[in-house]
Amino acid sequence: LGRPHRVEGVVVHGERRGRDLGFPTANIAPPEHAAIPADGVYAAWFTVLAQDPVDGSLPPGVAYMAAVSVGTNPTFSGRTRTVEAYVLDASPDLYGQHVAVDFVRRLRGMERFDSIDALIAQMGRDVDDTRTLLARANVRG
Ligand code: FMN
Repeated sequence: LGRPHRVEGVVVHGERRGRDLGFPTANIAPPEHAAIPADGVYAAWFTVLAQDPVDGSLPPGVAYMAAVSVGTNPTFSGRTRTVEAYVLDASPDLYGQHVAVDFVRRLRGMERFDSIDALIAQMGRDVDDTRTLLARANVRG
């Protein structure tokens, strides 16, 4: 594909585990027919699509770096497939917001970790990889 694949949706409440892990995520509910990339972790650009700014959210139309997880959260034996974005460099309240995720690069597959600490360590590396990748010139959303 010549440009990143975009998934849009409204941010809904997840299991609220992300906050305890140190990586709070925006859980995105895409429309029924949306084409979701294969399970895995991705570097992506994250944009709020609102017309007007919302207090505590992100400025509409500004692309933020995000590390995005697609999958069932096997470490927690989850069953529901979710699209979750950890937005870098901001800790916005995004509930109810209409957002877009532009998938730039797949970083790795979804894994079931033996410990929460191992998952947290890997998420830290995912964030570092996302920043390195997206900071390069010509990697736009
Ligand atoms: N969950 C897994 O079970 N395995 C993974 O490999 C995995 N990688 C992730 C990578 C990133 C960058 C992010 C943001 C999440 C990842 N997750 C992974 C999902 C976390 O398990 C999930 O964000 C956490 O359980 C919080 O869920 P909640 O938002 O429903 O509270």
